[in-house]
Amino acid sequence: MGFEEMWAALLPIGRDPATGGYHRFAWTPPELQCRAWFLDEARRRDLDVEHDANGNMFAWWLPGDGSRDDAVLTGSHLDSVPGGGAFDGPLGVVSAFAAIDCLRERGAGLRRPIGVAVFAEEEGARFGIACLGSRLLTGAIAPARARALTDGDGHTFAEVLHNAGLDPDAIGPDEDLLGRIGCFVELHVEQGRALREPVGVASSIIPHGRWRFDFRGEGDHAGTTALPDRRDPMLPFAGMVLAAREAAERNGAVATVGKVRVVPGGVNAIPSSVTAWLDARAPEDEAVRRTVAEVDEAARVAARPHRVSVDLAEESYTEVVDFHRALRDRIAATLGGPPVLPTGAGHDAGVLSARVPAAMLFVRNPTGVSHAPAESAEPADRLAGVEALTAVLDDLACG
Ligand code: HGY
Ligand code: MN
Ligand code: MN
Repeated sequence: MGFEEMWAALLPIGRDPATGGYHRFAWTPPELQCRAWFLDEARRRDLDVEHDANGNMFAWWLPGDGSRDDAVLTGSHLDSVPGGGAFDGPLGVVSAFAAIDCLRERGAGLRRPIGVAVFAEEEGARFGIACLGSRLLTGAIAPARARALTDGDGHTFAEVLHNAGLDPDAIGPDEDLLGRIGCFVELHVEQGRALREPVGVASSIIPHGRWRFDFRGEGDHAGTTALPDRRDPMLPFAGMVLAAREAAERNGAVATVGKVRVVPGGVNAIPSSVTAWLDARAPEDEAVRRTVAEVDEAARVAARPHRVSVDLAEESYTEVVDFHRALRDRIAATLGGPPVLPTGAGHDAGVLSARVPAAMLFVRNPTGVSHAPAESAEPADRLAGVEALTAVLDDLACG
């Protein structure tokens, strides 16, 4: 199956016909369908499939001597944010299979294994921690903490892994697998408007993190509770959202509150609690920290007159990632000097870069929109991405 056929096969899975957005949350039916698609494509190419203990999948093209060492790994993820676009993740996986097909059609002589990875729960849309699969693989999150993570229905990651046939007690860093990876090159749709050419190379990922705010007040009747008697957590929550925007502007950061949970969530009930998540990012670590601290302070000031408590928890934080310079330069040379640009989006390549040389290729996104249905990449640019990835894999693993 060529690129467009693979793309067409994936396209309808988990897509909301009303909005065009995707709902492919880790180990839910649409994502399981995507996993099945991946295994089919791997089998179709006689690739050697490996499942690690963390729910990540790998399909290996091994050289004639069967060596598994010093592999060139590519691939990405198949899960999505709620209402996400079609390209974030899948473009990297489909392009990886298409690049292997190109190399085989050219009769390329494989010197090192080439692997196609699908990392689990990259968006953190179900269990709240982005890049959960690659963080577990690299030891960036404690297995006990991961096991206890819960989804919106209260299912723990451990339960979900068990139901998927995995052993929750086996999750964690995999030194054997990491030891076999010589480098990781992830192709990804660009999430922004900076790339003016079909393909670019990533220089860095800016610092970013997620914080949970818990506002606790007192549930009561919307109609019979006088204003002075209320302890309404919705009010300091509202203050916090507005403060996030102001703090971001002050600190040259970006801050987003995209997810909020109101309990009990009745039209005619004053909430007893409001939980909201802050996503904050900035070119410098200090600016992120300052932004979050200012939002926290503003939330507490806003809560006081309403006798509402505020608890803040850092759920994940990723320091700046400067991709491996020699690998990045070698890829840029292979591609004839493409644009090199930073990104404000987190990626498995960023997590892997703590343990193996990692790099990223970006494919132009004419809308610049991501994490929304308008995310896009033109057919010609998708093919340019495959050609670029093919050239990079050829240089790194063949000849
Ligand atoms: O949130 C991010 O930056 C990435 O898309 N997971
Ligand atoms: Mn994403
Ligand atoms: Mn992604």
